[in-house]
Order: sequence, then C-alpha cells, then structure tokens
Amino acid sequence: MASPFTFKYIIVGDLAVGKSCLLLQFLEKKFNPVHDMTIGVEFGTRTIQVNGKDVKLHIWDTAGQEAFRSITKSYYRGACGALLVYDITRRSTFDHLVSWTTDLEKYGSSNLVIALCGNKIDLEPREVQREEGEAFANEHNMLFFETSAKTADCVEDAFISISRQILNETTTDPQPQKADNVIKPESKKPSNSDCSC
Ligand SMILES: Nc1nc2c(ncn2[C@@H]2O[C@H](COP(=O)(O)OP(=O)(O)O)[C@@H](O)[C@H]2O)c(=O)[nH]1
Ligand SMILES: [Mg+2]
Repeated sequence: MASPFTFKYIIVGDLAVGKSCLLLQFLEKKFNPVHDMTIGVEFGTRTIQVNGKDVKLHIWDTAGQEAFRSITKSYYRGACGALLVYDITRRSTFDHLVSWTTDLEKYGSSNLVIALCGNKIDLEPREVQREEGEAFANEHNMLFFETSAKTADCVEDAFISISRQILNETTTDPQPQKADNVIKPESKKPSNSDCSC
C-alpha cells in the first residue's frame, strides 16, 4: 500500500473557544463539558480518506499557551493546515481574529490552508452572525465553517476540507480551483519555508 500523505495541522484562537473540544470530537467523538487546559490532548493523529487517498493528520493543540499569548514559532513550523477558532457567543473572540491572522501570516508557511471555525453553534445567544464570519473568511482566503464541538456539527467537514484543499492545491491536475478557497499568491510570503506537503 502506498504510504499516506502526512499533514501537520494546528489549532489556534482565544482561550476557551473550544479548540481542545473540537480536537477531542474529531479524534474520539467525545465532548468534554469542562474547560480544563490540562485535559486537552496536546497532540493527536487520525488517518482520513480524501479523494481516495489516505491522509495521516498530525494535529497539535495549544496546550494552554494561548492564555498568555505565548504560542511559540515552533508550534506553527511545518503546518500545512490550521483551524482558526472563535466562539459565536463571544464577540471578543471574533474581534481577536485579526491578531491571530497576523500570527498565522507571520509564522505559518506560505501555503498554509486555514479553516475559520465559528464554534458553539448549539449555544444561545449568538453575538457573531454567520455572515460576519463568512465575510472575514472570504477577505482572508480561508475556508469557513460554523461548528459545534458538542453536537459534532460540521466538525468532520472542517478538518477534512483542509486536507482536500491542500491536495487540490498540490495536484498537477489542471482543474480550476475555487477562488474563494485558495490562498492567493499575493498574500503569500516569498518562500515556501517549512511546509513539507
Ligand atoms: N455548548 C458548547 N460548549 C463548548 C463547545 N466547544 C467547547 N465548549 C465548552 O467551552 C469550554 C472551553 O472549551 P475548550 O475546548 O477547553 O477551549 P480551548 O481553550 O479553546 O481549548 C469548555 O467548557 C467546553 O465544554 C461547543 O461547541 N458547544
Ligand atoms: Mg485547550
């Protein structure tokens, strides 16, 4: 059997937006109702099938570093995919996306595929409308999902679509790519420094 593609993913966003829960839901189909930074999986793997290919995901969680805005450069190094998460019931987490995006541009590889996730859609009241999330994602050439780590809504989609996008971008198949999903060349850094995919 051909060896699978291996992609490194990272998950970023403000504290308590549900990053660790999204990872737990994706890896183990479980929900953890308690916010405990020590319970979060720091690293997990799962193999998925995309376009008939095996793709092994190595997914990194922040291990609580985001509480101090002290996420190190090494966390971003080599990542080809990122989930950027905010909480649709807390406006401030959406407002901070600009600063997370700056970090992703600064430390992430030039061809990083980012999925913006508005999480906790099972909760009320909503402080960020779906259209606002979509607009931010379009402006920054990101994929967009509204998710619930509790009910598992769109969680699989968010993780798997990143790999689909990476494979589409690296394929030699001359199929046209969807413009709203692709990181445009002008927004990229000049060198493809660390991404191995
Ligand atoms: N209702 C609901 N609660 C969530 C969801 N995702 C996370 N939570 C809760 O939000 C809190 C923070 O989640 P956590 O994954 O630890 O956040 P992190 O700091 O971003 O890793 C916990 O109490 C979770 O149970 C969700 O989709 N829906
Ligand atoms: Mg966490």
